[in-house]
Amino acid sequence: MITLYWCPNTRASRIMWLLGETGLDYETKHIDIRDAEARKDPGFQAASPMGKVPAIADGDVTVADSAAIGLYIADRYPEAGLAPAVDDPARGRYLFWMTYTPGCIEPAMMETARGLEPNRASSGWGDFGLMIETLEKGLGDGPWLLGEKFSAADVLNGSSVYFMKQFGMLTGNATLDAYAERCLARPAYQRALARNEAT
Ligand SMILES: N[C@@H](CCC(=O)N[C@@H](CS)C(=O)NCC(=O)O)C(=O)O
Repeated sequence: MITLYWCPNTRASRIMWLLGETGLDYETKHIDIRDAEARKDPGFQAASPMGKVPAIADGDVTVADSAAIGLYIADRYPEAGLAPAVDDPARGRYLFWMTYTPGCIEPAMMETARGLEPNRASSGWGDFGLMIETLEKGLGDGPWLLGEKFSAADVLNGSSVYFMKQFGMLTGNATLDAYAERCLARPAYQRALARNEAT
């Protein structure tokens, strides 16, 4: 049984969404990240080297970080159909999008929110504008980042688009608004958000 170390209103909601898409049985362990005592939970400490949520334990395997967890779950449970196989030509594009959230979206969001000077050429994430343009282009005619095939990459990036909308960082972007709507229409995302609200 997979254990998800989770806290409401955090990035952990996307892993609840991801696990919901797989249909796998899992349990959640609520770690209040604002409570130093709660963070001492030995299972959580073993699973999360940085003491951050989300993290999971799956038998002897522990994985922390949304993208790492997404890669692990999609490959470990291929029957869920959330990743192209390693010999599928779509795999390269999938891997690019799996690292896009931690590698590009979140640094660009942070840079913008903090009012830091962007440097499109030197920063690995480009800048906020390039990050958004690339995502829009990547979606193309969609509906998903890999075309007709929904994948774990949509969980990572779809949840990031939703966060950007919630933080007021994305207004009047028809392509990404429509993408967020498609993601929000998925029952597993609805369940994860409802659980978030209820806690
Ligand atoms: N790169 C990580 C970031 C995880 C992260 O920063 N989680 C925040 C909540 S959204 C956290 O646990 N913060 C508590 C802390 O660092 O003290 C991921 O995507 O999973």
